[in-house]
Amino acid sequence: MATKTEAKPTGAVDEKIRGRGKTYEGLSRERLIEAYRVMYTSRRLDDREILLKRQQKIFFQISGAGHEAVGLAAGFAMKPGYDWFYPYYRDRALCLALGATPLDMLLMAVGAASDPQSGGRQMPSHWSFPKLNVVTQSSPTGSQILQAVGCAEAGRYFAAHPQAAKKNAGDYRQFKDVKFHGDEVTYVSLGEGASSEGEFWEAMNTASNNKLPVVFVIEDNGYAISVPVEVQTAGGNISRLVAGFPNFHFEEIDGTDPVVCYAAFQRTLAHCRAGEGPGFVHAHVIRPYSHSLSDDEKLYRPDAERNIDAARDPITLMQMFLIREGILDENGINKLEKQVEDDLQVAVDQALDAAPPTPDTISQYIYSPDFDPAAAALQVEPIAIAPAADGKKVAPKTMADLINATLRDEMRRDERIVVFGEDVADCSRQQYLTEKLIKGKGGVFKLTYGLQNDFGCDRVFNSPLAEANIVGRAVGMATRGLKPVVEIQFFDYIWPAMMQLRDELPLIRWRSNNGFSSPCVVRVAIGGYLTGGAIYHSQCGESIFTHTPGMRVVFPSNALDAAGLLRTAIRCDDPVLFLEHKRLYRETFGRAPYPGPDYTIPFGKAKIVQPGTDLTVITYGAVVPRALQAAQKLEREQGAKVELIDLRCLNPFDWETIAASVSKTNRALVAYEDTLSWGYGAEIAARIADQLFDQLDAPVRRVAAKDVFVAYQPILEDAILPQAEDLLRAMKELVEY
Ligand SMILES: Cc1ncc(C[n+]2csc(CCOP(=O)(O)OP(=O)(O)O)c2C)c(N)n1
Repeated sequence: MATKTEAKPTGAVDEKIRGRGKTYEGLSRERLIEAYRVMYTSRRLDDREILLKRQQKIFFQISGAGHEAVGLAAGFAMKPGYDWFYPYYRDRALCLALGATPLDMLLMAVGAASDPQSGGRQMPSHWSFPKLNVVTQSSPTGSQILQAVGCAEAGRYFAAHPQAAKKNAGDYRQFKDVKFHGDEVTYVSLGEGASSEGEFWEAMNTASNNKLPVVFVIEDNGYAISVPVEVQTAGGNISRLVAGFPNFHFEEIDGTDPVVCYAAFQRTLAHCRAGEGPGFVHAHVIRPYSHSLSDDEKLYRPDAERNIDAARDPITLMQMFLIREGILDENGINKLEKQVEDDLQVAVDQALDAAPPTPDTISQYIYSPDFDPAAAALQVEPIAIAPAADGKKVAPKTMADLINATLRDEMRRDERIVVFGEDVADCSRQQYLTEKLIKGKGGVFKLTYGLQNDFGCDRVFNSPLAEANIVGRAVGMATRGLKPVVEIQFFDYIWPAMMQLRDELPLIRWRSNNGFSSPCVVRVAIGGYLTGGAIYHSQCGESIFTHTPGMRVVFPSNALDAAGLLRTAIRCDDPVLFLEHKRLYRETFGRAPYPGPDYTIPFGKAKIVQPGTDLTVITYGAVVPRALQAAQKLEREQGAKVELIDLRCLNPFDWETIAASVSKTNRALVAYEDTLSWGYGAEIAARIADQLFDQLDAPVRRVAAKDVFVAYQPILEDAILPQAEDLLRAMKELVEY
């Protein structure tokens, strides 16, 4: 235990007084007693929970044992409610030091309705304390790291754009309080095991490159469940591997010594607060208990090794330090510990008496309770377009044009919007633009063209080629109140971001019981019919996301719908996956004049493309023009009239319109571009069969892609994707049934 003296009393001073004034890396003796109280409380809370689990009064336990000193030190060095925190599950002592109480934690363990972290939705130790700026944590071990980077970026953005923090009635800003401080720092911690994950490296890269005020804390206890560090980390030491990242302040320390840790945090925070860049604190700690109560470490760690760890137990070391320094004697320690035990007993009793959540609350906060994106008020008429000066009609615009125009108008209206992704900027080397040496790119499909030029490179910028980086940072930014509108270049490459898209973005609100939310928009170019797009530029797969509660999914088929739905997506308070069909970007079908800067369309309202009486066809995206072509041919050839429904929005979707139509036509065909089996239309078909069975005069049919990926050679592509002839054939079969 470090004993460096900072105050230097003169020799004449009485020994007792000298002792009283002595500080330890800035920690007074009183503060060190408080430090021990927090560390001891943390350990005993783990022990109480372990007992409660054995008594089957709680359902899960994971301990912070052995990590108390480093957590305590970070909590003492940083400012709750001012700095931001993305803590690992072993950060019990950190949270206690920041101001969370043992009762808070026990309410998590019993899964009480009043559990402040999640209202009984998450396992204990998945910390979330909105007032302290401790942001809701999840179980995937590395998914917090990129979010912390986004959080730090948001703080920097608001400091540069303070006006953007203002509230605004009528959109998500009304419900999102923004707070920021120019010198705030974001804390994120992880185990050495989680440092093997790609998202860790993506986060280090961006924090370093952008000189972000993030402190990365590696709590290295040498094991990830049963896998030792030398298997995780090349050479066995993460500090050696990251040493080449520029702009960092690095510390590698004994994480069992709170004084050493506190000093390391002070140096690191000074670097971060001064805007010099991120910090990296590699703390060597111990894991005196098994990984969790489901693990028995004796199966893979011999006693000799465990005994070496035990000799470094931070609780014992701290007791010895307090006695050695004359800060507390044995009696004082006993008194403090007794007080902790008594207080814990009160908290345990209270937690065991706490009411559990009621089952009728399970659907609360999947989506925003404040802003309904399906509200009728969002149905707005397009503005009337005056003819051009020469009296000619203004040429209608493509879907690509209107998406670009909508982004531009929304960015003008809302300074919280930032746009980033791969290649979305006009030009990362801003001086080329400024000197007008180049025209600028603005996306591989040019959907974001000109936005950097208009709004600057802190609002429109390129990301690294790393999809998790894009979505993870967006989640962190949106949590703070920014509105990231990010782009995934091709749906086929969305998968590296899947952890963020499935386990994080749509879950932030629900899992924190409305403590946090991250309403951002993820625009994705999707779909085939490209003549040469092949396997990796043609995929659909929307059902994977409509299968994810908390995620709104939109899929427009024409320019006007794209403009209206994108605006609703940006203004709404939920995460939205906005799917843009590449083949429709510049299609002649569905062009329209710009409908104006306030044109919105409510989510979950289908469009009847053409009314009919003989068959209902339910579809969306690029199948809409193909189905229309087939329906027109059917009418010409057989006189049968198809009612063609374009869903436009897949979650929520418009069941009322489907039900009314099928009840009228008594026949239903569901058509979609994705592969047939388990595709989005399978759910629609099942619901029709289930709820409209009595209305049906024919089986519910589906037309979709063959169950194979899209091939390169156009003859194969045509055979794989649903064509107008396939639709016509199915329509004929159904009307003749
Ligand atoms: C992405 C992911 N993979 C696997 C798991 C299961 N898991 C939970 S904790 C853990 C080990 C984590 O080790 P480390 O990061 O070193 O932290 P420690 O538990 O040692 O503190 C594993 C594999 C998980 N939660 N998330």
